[in-house]
Amino acid sequence: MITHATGIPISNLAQDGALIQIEWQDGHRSTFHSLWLRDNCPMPTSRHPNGQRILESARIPAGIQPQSAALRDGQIEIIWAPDGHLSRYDPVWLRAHCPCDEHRESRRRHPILWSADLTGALPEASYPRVAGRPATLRRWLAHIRDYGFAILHDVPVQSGMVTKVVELFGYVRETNYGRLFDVRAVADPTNLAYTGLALSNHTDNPYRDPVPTLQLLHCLASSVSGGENTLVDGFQVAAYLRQHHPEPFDRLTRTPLQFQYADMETELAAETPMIRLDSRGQVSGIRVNNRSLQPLDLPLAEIEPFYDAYRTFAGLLADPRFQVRIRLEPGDLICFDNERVLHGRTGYESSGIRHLQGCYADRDGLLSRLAVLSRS
Ligand code: NM2
Ligand code: OGA
Ligand code: ZN
Repeated sequence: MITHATGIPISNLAQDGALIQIEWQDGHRSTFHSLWLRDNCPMPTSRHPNGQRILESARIPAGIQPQSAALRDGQIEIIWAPDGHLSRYDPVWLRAHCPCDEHRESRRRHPILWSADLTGALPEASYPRVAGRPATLRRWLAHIRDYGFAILHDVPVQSGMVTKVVELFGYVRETNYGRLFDVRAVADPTNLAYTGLALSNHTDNPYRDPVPTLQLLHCLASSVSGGENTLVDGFQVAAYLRQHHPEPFDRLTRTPLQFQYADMETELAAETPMIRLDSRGQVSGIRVNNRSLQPLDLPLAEIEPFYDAYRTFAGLLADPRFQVRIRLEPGDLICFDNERVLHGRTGYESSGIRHLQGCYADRDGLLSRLAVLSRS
């Protein structure tokens, strides 16, 4: 969010019915509505000192207008009709909440979309520094927010470190796989992750609602040939699909799919499209996991167009020009946004040892920690 830490002086203040117009000394004009201003009154009868609103917004009378609006001691003072309530606003705060299109757009979060060429400049850091220096932790967390993933090197090669890393910024999301899980080839695997098979780029646990929003994988051993990881920016690929293949894109945003996982103790199921849009129509989440996609429950006429769309999307997700390839060595850890960045691995032989430990966590907790670390 853009906040204007240094105040921009006001050169003119005017009222036009329910609208308050401010002209700033840099020439920008902001227009605020009386309903919005009354609702955001910062005075103690409207807001608790903890920042939470006491005023009931829905009880503000329709048609509310200022009785007077003036600049006094560098603050904007409004007396409201008819009750005479006094509101005082800090111009710095008002400027930071300017409702013009440009300022509203600048307050949105903008992910940095990436492709294969990120390989030379991967977002990475070293564990001892991230654990010891708040400013380094803040940078590492900001990488995960902006790129959807970041790498950590020099993590002690010890069991359980993956949850210690989560504890630097939030809480472990425990699941049916445990607080943490071991990814290695075992006899009678309950999940393809626990084999040496290649895994095409996917997101984890699409059969859960809510889905775990962060995943971490920590490498404890990798003496095998193969078993390299791939990462793909699902938002980048979805943007490409939207631009070049609008019909398949649209279909993947509105076709409900069933995902499921079952073993002896568990039976999880969720319904979701592969590409989720938010209330602004922006791509906000990807769920792709071929292993756990259930038989399509669609009218006959939708079967062929769905497979056409899926083939196109999956083809792009597997395309090397979108992929970053990483060989994790013992002590390396990757943390990624499980609703944005897809991960995969090449197959490996059972002759050596490959052992990753993984766990899940929540993105909102990470963003909270980052916001607190970013307070000036
Ligand atoms: N593991 C690694 O979501 C999935 O089913 C992928 C998850 C087993 C926890 C694998
Ligand atoms: C997983 C997974 C990748 C790997 O555990 O979810 O995708 O590198 N593992 O083994
Ligand atoms: Zn996975």
